[in-house]
Amino acid sequence: MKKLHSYQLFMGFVLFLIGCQSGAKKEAKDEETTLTTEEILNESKEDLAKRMEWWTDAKFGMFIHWGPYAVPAGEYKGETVKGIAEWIMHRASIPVAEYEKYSRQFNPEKYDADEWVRIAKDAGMKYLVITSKHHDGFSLWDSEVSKYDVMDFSPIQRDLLEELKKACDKYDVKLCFYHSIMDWHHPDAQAPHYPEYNTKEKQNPNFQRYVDNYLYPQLTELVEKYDPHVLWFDGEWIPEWTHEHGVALYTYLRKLNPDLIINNRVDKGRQGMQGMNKGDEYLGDFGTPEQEILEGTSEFYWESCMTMNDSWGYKLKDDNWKSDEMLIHNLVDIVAKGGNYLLNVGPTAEGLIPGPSVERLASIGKWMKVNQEAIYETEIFEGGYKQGEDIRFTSKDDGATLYAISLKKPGKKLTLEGINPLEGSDIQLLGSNMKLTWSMEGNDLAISHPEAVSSDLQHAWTYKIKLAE
Ligand code: FHN
Repeated sequence: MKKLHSYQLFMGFVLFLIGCQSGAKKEAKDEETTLTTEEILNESKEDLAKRMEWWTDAKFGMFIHWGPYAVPAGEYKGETVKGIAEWIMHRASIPVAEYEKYSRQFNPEKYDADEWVRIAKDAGMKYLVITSKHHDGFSLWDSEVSKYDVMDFSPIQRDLLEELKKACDKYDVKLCFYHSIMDWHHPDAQAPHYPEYNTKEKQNPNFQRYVDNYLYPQLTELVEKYDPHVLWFDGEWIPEWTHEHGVALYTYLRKLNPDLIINNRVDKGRQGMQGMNKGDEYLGDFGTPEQEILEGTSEFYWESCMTMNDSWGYKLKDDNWKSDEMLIHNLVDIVAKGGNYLLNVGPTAEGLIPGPSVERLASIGKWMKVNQEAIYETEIFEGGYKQGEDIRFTSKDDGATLYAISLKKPGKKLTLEGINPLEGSDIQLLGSNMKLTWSMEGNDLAISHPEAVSSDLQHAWTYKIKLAE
């Protein structure tokens, strides 16, 4: 062991004292902020609402599915593998050792976190959820717990999540992490999880060792190193993962960071793709409808996650892109029903968000620049979230301000049933200086346009109305 000189010994002692002090401070801080299990499991509606406030105000986020699966991009042995590209390891029954070749090739040299976050922000997205680890088990950050990560396994040798955190902090976009409970790479976790195997005998006997020695330590380093605002769990459907696991993990994480928001896939309550919990004994701060939108409103928090084409991970031959208009209509419909919209991009192995995604996000951003006040920080309209199939309502100022959003281009007259504006108030079409006139026809509001609505306004048209008390 190297001989230390007296100066170095003195500095070492000073640093030791500082370390003890900060450790004591950390202890003290922990005592002040750590919640008890009782407090966590019996959180009041008011405290939950306070914790969820930024999230419910935000309405719109970016989902990012990215990892070694972007290398094959849905292609294997000259064939296009059916289904979502991030499942290629399972769908094509690729053995771990062979799949690792993709991880060895994962080298996104064109990755520019600043550009990604700017694209999200310009689209009007207030938060982004990136796959820290998907089912394939590959970690997108420099994990002390694993060698199967960007620093120790792939040629990129960059902490991709650290770079994203810096960009999110710069643009005030909230960084959030997706994390898969199911892990096809870790030897203690990757039991065969599918119907043909779904029997007690086939479950991995060492799954708890994976939970204790890998899953928890990785989640702890994610929370402590990157301070994510949301942990978005997935892969909870495997038989090894139990309700008891979900409760323990939820409480552990909330003790680590009391402000953390955690989705309902941490536990076992989710009812399939419909995404909401089947009972209130199951934990999770919000429901997670997937590729679908709730039929109506819900008393629980919820967020619809959707792809822009048909795959979460980048898929070379998937050109089935939803139109910008459909994506905007989804956003309007979801927000009117009181939900959040988590819209996915699947970046390429080079680190680029696909062009069709960038184009759609730019179009959504153009619409949001005009109409964002009808989206952010709005509430469900007490008079009902819609009229027919083509009009949605959102509300603000404790119901005093109504936004009527028409999903069809209005003609000379727009009739809103049962809407009673404040006498003498003006009604405004957002993005237009047109002087609208209005009158009551029985209980219905008739809004007249002196001229045709400008073609500059596209996809959905928002009327801002001051309501009578
Ligand atoms: O299996 C995953 C899938 O790859 C993707 O991550 C979606 C996104 O929510 N979740 C699971 C399917 O329900």
